[in-house]
Amino acid sequence: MSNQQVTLTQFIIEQQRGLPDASGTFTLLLNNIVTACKQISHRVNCGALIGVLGSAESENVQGEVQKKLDIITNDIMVKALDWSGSLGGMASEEINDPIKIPKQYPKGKYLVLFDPLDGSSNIDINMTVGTIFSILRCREGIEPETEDFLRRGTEQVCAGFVLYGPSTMLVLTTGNGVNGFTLDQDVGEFILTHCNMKIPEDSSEFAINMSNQRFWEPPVKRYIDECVAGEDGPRGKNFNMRWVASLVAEVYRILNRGGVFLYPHDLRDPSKPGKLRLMYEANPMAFIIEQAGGLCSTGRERILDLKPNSIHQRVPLILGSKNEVERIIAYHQQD
Ligand code: FBP
Repeated sequence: MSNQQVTLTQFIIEQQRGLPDASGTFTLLLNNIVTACKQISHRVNCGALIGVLGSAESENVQGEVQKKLDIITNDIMVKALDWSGSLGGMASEEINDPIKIPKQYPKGKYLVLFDPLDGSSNIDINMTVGTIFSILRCREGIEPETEDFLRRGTEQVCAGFVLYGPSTMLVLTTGNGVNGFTLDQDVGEFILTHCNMKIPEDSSEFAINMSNQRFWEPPVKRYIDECVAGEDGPRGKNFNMRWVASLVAEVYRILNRGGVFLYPHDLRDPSKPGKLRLMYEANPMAFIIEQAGGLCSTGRERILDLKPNSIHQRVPLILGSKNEVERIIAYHQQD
């Protein structure tokens, strides 16, 4: 590590210096989230060597068969955060109700919602997975109820995700742009490597699970058909397609080279307007995408303006390069 390199801790402390009411609690909270992700990075990296691959033969609140690592990473997050005195409570993709802070620990002024292992269908095939988190303020001294978590994405004070891929990376926003940090495994420090990430407004790359095509609404069918039609079609240019089945990897690609990601409204089951969850997948990614100059919508509404109605609420998710998302929204308005 050269002495020019800026560590995450230094970066956050310098950002906090500008805030009159900064008490260090936020820096402590973020530091504990990062410590948990370093532990997760190690587990994911060791994989079969430590017997953590495969299913856990149990289901989470979403009715999904849990991977062993879904449970292990959830426990790592909870244990790294519950003692710190910075949290009033937590919520996780893997746990039905809000997670209370044990009585022996002081409560704090923040709430954290997280997806401990995003893209878990990829874990056994050694593909990129990640951890996604969203931080909200909490009224101090209260025992937060579910209602206290159901806040619009516009109220987030911080959002981030960690990628466990060829390198382990953290992507973060506190509302002043988006920055990327790479984990120096030798030193164990996240180093600032991607400053002020910006998404190109135009793109020729889309990501969608094509196997769901028969369940899409007409506006999405029209958009994808036009992309696939290429330069002979109404768009007059060729498009490329990607699908990693890992939201963190899709968003990181879009932050680096643009593109549009769609997990749209699905006519299969009206009770499930989409697959992805608002509170710990769509909202944190929307905050990051918008801070990097992109857009994030259901096709009809801005994700960050949605009033949540449950911790595990699912929503249609369309995000990425501004001009492509605007076109998809326009197709919904014309429908
Ligand atoms: P979880 O793994 O946290 O449940 O996340 C859902 C997810 O894996 C996203 O990361 C990804 O974008 C999507 O589901 C993939 O869906 P599909 O299996 O339909 O391709």
